[in-house]
Amino acid sequence: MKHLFKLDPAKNLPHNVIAKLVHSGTDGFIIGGTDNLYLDAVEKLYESLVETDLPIFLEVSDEAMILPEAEHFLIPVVLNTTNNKWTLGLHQELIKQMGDFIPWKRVTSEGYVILNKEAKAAKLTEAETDLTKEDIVAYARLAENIFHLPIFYMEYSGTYGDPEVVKAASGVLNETKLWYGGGIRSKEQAREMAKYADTIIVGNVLYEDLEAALETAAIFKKKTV
Ligand code: 1GP
Repeated sequence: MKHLFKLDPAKNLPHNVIAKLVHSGTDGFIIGGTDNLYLDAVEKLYESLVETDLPIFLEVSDEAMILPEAEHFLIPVVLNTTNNKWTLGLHQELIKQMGDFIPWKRVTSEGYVILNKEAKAAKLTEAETDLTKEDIVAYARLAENIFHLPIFYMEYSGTYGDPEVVKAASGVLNETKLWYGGGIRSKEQAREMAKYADTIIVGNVLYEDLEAALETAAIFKKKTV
């Protein structure tokens, strides 16, 4: 999986746009956002994607958005915060309520390092974004070797990150997959980050410049003979 689009349930996408995204060359979709996460909007978005065979991941950042029939759930675990509500607190509360009913085989956790201090998610989670390359590499090692997280997610949402830092993090990961998201607005940027990240995630640009968003996926399109 090289490319995923992240769709915000709080924003509407017309049917013809969804169809273009489905056929763009992307490998799948993440449904996720930071605010105004309501189940009816999540459900509507999820249903609008049913025509695709591509995987659809529901990234649960609020219990209000849990759609039980979703195929895959992604659970963010924020590593660079001292407010442990975002690392394990909310998780424990939810498991306490619903533990008997959680389809664990459909659940994947993501070790997040949130790196754009202006992003809503950084403010909400009180992320410590003032990090050096060495700090981030250490988080990558921690994700893989201490917590055995399947995904290490470098989240620069809203701004383009430093490819050298992504390269350094990728250099210390063997088992854990490196996901990169943030500020990808062109195929050149997509290609650059995809050199180091296992998967790149493209969000905002699809609401601002659809053609540019489609190009970020088109470079990964498999040729059919
Ligand atoms: C957001 O990582 C994604 O969670 C993608 O970021 O919206 O900046 O593309 P952008």
